[in-house]
Amino acid sequence: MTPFVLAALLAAAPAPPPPAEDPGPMTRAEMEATNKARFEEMDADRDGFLSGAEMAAAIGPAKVAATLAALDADRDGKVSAAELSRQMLLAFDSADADHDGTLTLAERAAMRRGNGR
Ligand SMILES: [Ca+2]
Ligand SMILES: [Ca+2]
Repeated sequence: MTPFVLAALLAAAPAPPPPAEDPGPMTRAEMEATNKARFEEMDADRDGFLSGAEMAAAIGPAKVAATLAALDADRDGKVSAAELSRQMLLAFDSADADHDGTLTLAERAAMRRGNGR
């Protein structure tokens, strides 16, 4: 498990404007929806896999090898939606310090710092 890589993927998403107030905890369902949208954004040719080139375009070539090492469970050189989703949910659960099924702002911040547990 490499939270750093997942944090890099999340950080590569266009930064939303700072919320005026705490939007409240993020649920697993919300995180899955975010992941799915992010995956579709990165999957430029819409074949259902993130190729090395697609990841390079999204997060920079330097991070591709580490991202593949972290996410590409079947080692086919591409990341499927299922592979991304599984790892993101593992990251979610490891960041969910109080195991209530939601991530508070503080828990999400810890996950982005890469020490979410
Ligand atoms: Ca693709
Ligand atoms: Ca794969």
